[in-house]
Amino acid sequence: MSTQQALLQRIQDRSAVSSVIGLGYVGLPLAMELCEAGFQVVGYDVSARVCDLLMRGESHIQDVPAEQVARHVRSGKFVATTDPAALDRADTVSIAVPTPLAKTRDPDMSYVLSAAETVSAHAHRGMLIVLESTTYPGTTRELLQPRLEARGLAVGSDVFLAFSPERVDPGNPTFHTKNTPKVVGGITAACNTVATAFYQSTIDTVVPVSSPEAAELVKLLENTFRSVNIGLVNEMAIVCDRLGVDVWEVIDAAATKPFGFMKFTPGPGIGGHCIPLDPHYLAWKMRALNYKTRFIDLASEVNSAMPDYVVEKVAWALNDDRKAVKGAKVLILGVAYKRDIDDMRESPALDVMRLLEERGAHVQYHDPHIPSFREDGHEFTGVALTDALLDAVDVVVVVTDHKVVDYQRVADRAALVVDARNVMAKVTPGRARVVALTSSRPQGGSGAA
Ligand code: SAJ
Repeated sequence: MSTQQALLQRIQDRSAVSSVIGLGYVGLPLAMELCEAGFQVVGYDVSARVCDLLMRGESHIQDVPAEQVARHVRSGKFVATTDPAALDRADTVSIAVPTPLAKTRDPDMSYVLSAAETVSAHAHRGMLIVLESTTYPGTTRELLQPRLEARGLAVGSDVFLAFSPERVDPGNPTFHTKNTPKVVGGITAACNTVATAFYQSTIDTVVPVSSPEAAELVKLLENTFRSVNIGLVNEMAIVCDRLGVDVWEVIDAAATKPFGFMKFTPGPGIGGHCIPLDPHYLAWKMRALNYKTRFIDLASEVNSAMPDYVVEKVAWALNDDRKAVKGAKVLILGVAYKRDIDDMRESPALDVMRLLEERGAHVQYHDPHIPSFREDGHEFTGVALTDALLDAVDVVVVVTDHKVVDYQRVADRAALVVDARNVMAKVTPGRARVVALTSSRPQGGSGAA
């Protein structure tokens, strides 16, 4: 029996030991699904804190119930460890480590390189290695394959190597690891066969493609598509503002087209660990090939200028009340990078707050999901949303529109609201004068302080 056939057999009869490197919002859900599929799972993470809490049957990932972790730890199916030697007994390795951008906006591949070193040090014949971290096309072939071959392991016969992009959308009530189709691209046909069989054991739909580069590009296309379309509607918001048209009305009406249109909405910029970062991996790779990815660069330019645009709106709105930004009491409503989550990564609210403070405003924030956060070594603590606070501030800026906030109360109590999410259009006009991100239908009462 060939190495490939033996591994396929172990996957088929679940005698294979699966391992996941990186037990975060991608790796831990995958590890749990592998347990549910019947595999013995070794979770490897460099954080002893994470491994310890998992071994206590707790979960640090909102989409993974502690009960599920506890059940698989108790049964012995799942173990979390900081000891890379545990990989010696693994038949499959899925790498789900961060791929952030450096301050220079260049890819920070340090986590992937570290994982590649760890895997190659413990690789053996009959192992499947799959990289899941979002990265530039060529990473799997250029960074992982040579390290395995340096160990004398032939890729495609001794070991099997593929890329399979993660598609985890934290907090998504409908789509999770098991029911989100999984794209897989192997270095060789045998790699594809093994990687496809592995994921088919656990995930409902597997989509093989012809190479790791194709699989790497699939993820980058998905998220560049979002970045470009968000940039388009953000520019449309500025266009409508200049023309005195309500962009939200235009988008809602365009969205009635039953085909050939997909609704995106303008906002204060883009945050998160995917959309602001992933397209830059492709732009970086193409610069090295002397090609300028104009759509990616333009979308990034438009999206990253939106916090400035919001702050300009605030300045003009205060000016209309004969007030300066300098010394103004500003309340930011919602600082998470998108509604109804507690994640601050790359949040445009951080830019809006910084820009206002640079102009001398006194900035506070209220976010029911984020009582406090650290940024650049500073600790920020949110304030409670009280009538007294709404009466006292010069302007409320809606940056992230968490559903749980009472916007009618804001409309009734605040003097001035700058609304970057069009949430105030959904409540009855009250005391507040409302300035939308773009021109909007006349709203709001006197607004007099
Ligand atoms: N945003 C807008 N207008 C929009 C959509 C988003 O301004 O029309 C902003 C959001 O406020 C946020 C940023 O863009 O600041 C990113 O939003 P997102 O909806 O793309 O959410 P993410 O960053 O959580 O993206 C993830 C991605 N998932 C993966 O990479 C596996 C993305 O591919 C998903 O499509 C997205 O979730 C989703 O659909 O929820």
